[in-house]
Amino acid sequence: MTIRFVTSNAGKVREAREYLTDDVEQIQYDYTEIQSDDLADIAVAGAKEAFEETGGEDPVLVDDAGLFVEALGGFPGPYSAYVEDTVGVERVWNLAEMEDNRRARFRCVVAYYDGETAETFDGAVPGRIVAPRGDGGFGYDPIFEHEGATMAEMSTERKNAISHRGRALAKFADWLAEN
Ligand code: ITT
Repeated sequence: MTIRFVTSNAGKVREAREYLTDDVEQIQYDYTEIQSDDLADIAVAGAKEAFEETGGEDPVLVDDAGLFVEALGGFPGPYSAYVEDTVGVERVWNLAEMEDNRRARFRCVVAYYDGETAETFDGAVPGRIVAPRGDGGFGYDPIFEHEGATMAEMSTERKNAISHRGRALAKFADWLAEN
């Protein structure tokens, strides 16, 4: 089976390919990101729209993720992509740097839709915000430290083993194998 991963983010596709035995095809379709605090709502709406717009044959996967910084009330959260594009990762570090509490969490929801069934799978990972280190991964990885290493200092395999996306993809892979 081919799964169409609807995303503009090659890093997400690289991580999904390490997890899924099925073919993962990257589709660049800019689905409407509905305004919601709930990553699952955003991902399911996107998956349904993308499925219809891409011909409605192969099942689609949409991944909505975000970085939630505790001392900043969960900012940038569902607005993580917008914040990365506007102020940038370095300045999110500058904001967190002023706080005593540097705890943060990455969250990810993967939504699957095949025309009949819509399912979501979520994953989260705790960590702390640090000055940027490492050149692997993507997005906020250089400022997110988990057990002593930033995610940008990890191989894709190691990041997958502990990451929000890895956890969501593991649940998805189990569900796929059963169905
Ligand atoms: P698509 O919407 O096209 O899939 P995107 O990169 O815009 O790609 P999101 O809307 O899910 O993805 O945006 C989430 C933001 O969080 C974006 O700035 C990402 O770079 C970042 N992000 C998501 N997963 C991440 C990860 O595993 N490590 C670091 N940053 C991540």
